[in-house]
Formats: sequence, C-alpha cells, structure tokens
Amino acid sequence: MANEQEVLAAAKKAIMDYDVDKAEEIAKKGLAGGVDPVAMVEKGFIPGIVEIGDLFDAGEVYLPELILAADAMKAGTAICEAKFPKGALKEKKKVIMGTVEGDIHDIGKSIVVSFLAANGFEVTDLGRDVAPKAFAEKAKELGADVVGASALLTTTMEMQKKVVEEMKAAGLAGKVKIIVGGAPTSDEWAKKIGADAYGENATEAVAKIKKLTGLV
Ligand code: B12
Repeated sequence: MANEQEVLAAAKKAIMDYDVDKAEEIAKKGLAGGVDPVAMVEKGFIPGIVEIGDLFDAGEVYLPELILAADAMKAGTAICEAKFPKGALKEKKKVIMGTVEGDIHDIGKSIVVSFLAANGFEVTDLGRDVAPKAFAEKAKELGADVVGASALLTTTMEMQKKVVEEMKAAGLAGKVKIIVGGAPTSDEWAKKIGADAYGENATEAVAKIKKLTGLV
C-alpha cells in the first residue's frame, strides 16, 4: 500500500463493497505498512459503515447488504483491535459494558470496549440484548466503578433508563457511575434519565470514564 490515505480509502471501500476478505486483507496490509490501527478503524472502517447506514436510510440498500457490511466491518476492526496499544493503569478501574435489551447493534459498543481496554481499564463485556437487571447484578458482583449502556435504536433508548432504575433499585446509583452512548442518545438524554455521562464516540467514552473514575 502506498500511503495512509489510500489505505483508509480502501478500508472504507471494502465495507461499502461488503467484502469481508478485502477488509481483512487491507487491515493486515495497512498494519504491516505502519498505519495506526486506531486511525484505520476511526477514519477507514467507521466512515464506510456510516455511509452504508445513510444509503439504507435513503432506501438505496436493504437489510441483507447492511448485514454483509457489518460482517466486513467486524472482520476488519477485529484485526486492528488486536493491535491497539495496551495501556497500563496502576489501579485498574472496572467497567461493565453492554448493548441494552432488544438491541443487537454491537459494533460501536465493541469499539468502546477495545478503546477502554487499550487505555488500561478492566472491561467486562456483557454483549448485546442485555436485560437492565443484568447490568446491575454484574456491577454488584464485580464491584464495578462504571456501567456503560449502548443503544442504537430510538425504541431501545428507553432501556437505558431502565438500567439507571435497576442500578438505583440495587442501591448502586451514585456509587457506580453510569454512562450511556449510541447514535440516537445525547447529553440531554443522559441528564433526563439520570445517567452520569454521555459519550459521543469511543475516544470521548474513554475521556468521560477517566473523569468519572477520578483518573483525570
Ligand atoms: C450495522 C447496522 C446494523 C447491523 C448491526 C450489526 C452489529 N452486530 O452491530 C444489523 C444489520 C444487524 C442491523 C439491524 C437493524 N438495524 Co441497524 N444499523 C446499522 C448501521 C448501518 C451502523 C451502526 C454502526 O455499527 N455504526 C458504527 C459504529 C462504530 O457507530 P456507533 O454504533 O454509533 O458507536 C459509536 C458511538 O455511538 C459510541 N458508542 C456506542 N455505544 C456506546 C456506549 C457508550 C457507553 C458510550 C459512552 C459510547 C458509545 O462510540 C462508538 C464508536 O465511536 C446504523 C446506521 C448508522 N449510521 O448508525 C443502522 C441503524 C442503527 N439500524 C437501524 C435499524 C432500523 C435496524 C433494524 C430495526 C432493521 C430491521 N428492519 O430489522 C435492525 C435492528 C435489530 C435490533 N433489534 O437491534 C436504524 C435505527 C433507526 C432508529 N433511529 O431507531 C439505523 C440508524 C439505520 C437507519 N438509518 O435507519 N443494523
């Protein structure tokens, strides 16, 4: 690969061509050529899936294509994530992350998990379609510092509110911080449901969680 811009453009194109093999090949070649793995995800693969989302919105591509693009996205990012820098904190803060019940979108949540791990946090990933009670139970069991809930559908945002309610019911609100994220959510939404913070993307998620845990 000649230069970083070409690699990033090729990464985006692989997602838009629904090409799993190509996404993997570009990730491997890019890394071998010295392209930063974080840049490859943020400036290559993510713009690809976002553009497919816009085409889906406009009725120009359909669900099968969306699924294929998501597969390519996962394949490419998995290779990059393995090369994310490994952070080291003296005292590991514990974070529980999951996508809320009724929602199977987990690409963004998984990127946040990888960024947190790369920054030295001890992250427990509950996966997707996670019941509100499961967040609270795991937080209690593991003595978590922060719980993060992701929602990508306007219909499942309400589940983030239920996560906050379950945390309160378990006597954890205030002690364990709650952060929410996902495309339809916002700062206002976080405030409205009583969450402690909102993160717009993986970089902001790390910065906000560092703040919530007193690391900065
Ligand atoms: C890929 C995708 C899928 C894939 C998901 C695969 C997977 N394993 O995740 C598949 C094909 C399965 C899918 C299914 C559906 N999808 Co879909 N999907 C998308 C798409 C194109 C991209 C989402 C994505 O991965 N983005 C890239 C990642 C990196 O971004 P992100 O998720 O926003 O995450 C970043 C930030 O939000 C933040 N973040 C995320 N989580 C968290 C958590 C915390 C705590 C913090 C701090 C930050 C944070 O950091 C992340 C990294 O920077 C979006 C369109 C879009 N532009 O968002 C539609 C979209 C979300 N889907 C949509 C729909 C309607 C559906 C379906 C209902 C379609 C259907 N008719 O069946 C189903 C839902 C099934 C369900 N029950 O969940 C709609 C939602 C509309 C709405 N407002 O509710 C969208 C917006 C498309 C559209 N324009 O209509 N989808």
